[in-house]
Amino acid sequence: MHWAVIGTGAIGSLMAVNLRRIGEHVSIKPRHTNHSSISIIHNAHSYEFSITTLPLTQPTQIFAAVKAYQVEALLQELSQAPLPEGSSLIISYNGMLDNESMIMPERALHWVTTHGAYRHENEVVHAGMGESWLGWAQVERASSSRPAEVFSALNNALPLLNWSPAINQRRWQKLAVNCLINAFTVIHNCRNGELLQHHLQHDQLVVAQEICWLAQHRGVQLIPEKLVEQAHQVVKNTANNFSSMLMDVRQRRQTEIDYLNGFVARQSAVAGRAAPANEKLWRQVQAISAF
Ligand code: KPL
Repeated sequence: MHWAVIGTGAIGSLMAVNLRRIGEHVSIKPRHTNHSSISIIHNAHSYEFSITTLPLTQPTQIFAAVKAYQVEALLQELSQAPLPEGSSLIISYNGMLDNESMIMPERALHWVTTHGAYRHENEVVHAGMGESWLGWAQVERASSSRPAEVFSALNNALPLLNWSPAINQRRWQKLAVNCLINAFTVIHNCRNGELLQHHLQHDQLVVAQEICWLAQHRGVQLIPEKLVEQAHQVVKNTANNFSSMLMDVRQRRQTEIDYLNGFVARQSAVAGRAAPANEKLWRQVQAISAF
């Protein structure tokens, strides 16, 4: 199969290298480059990738690991020309978009992961083993069968992959964990593990209750105490890491707060209920990251 990896952040780079290692044909579509190829170092080995440009001319599996604020422009760009028959789009990003059910192509798949990776210059480090879930993005397709070849390649490249007809449930869980950790690491300007010293359980429970209300309103059942417990576990497992949001703030990049706590606050208001704890975190991070 031909793969085009979009997004050369940590996860995109890790997937590109791992697909190559299992013998897949992989090229990369970076956001900007003047070069004719890109090299990524992984485990002291350098991997060279050719550059893909759009429109695609042959059936291609697109693996896009991007920031939430890049999704709309990416989908717009991909919609300029029909994808060749046999292509698919696998997309992965933190958080949720207000209009995503309207803009997601019919055959798009969400990929959700707990693998941890970071990039340092052109090297990618697989910092924490996790697992991933793949499922159809459109709820109407949720129970359709899985695309066997794509599933198997992604599973071989970066195990363990689970097929998930309820990918939305996974996405809400991930959204919740990010909402319960990322903003707090920015506010306290600390590593994930240092959050444990700030006695945040009560504040996190209120944030989680608001998320659960919205999730339930959208047909997804989550339990606030369980989410806080999961976040606690993630904080312990990633104690030495800086969250992606704190890294964004430190490197003066746009954060994903609008798509995490901001999403919860806005969408709760649309559904007729305030979410003051998420709103507060949203505003605090916006204020800290207003450069
Ligand atoms: O996904 C993460 C992130 O930093 O965005 C967590 C789970 C908080 C781990 O750092």
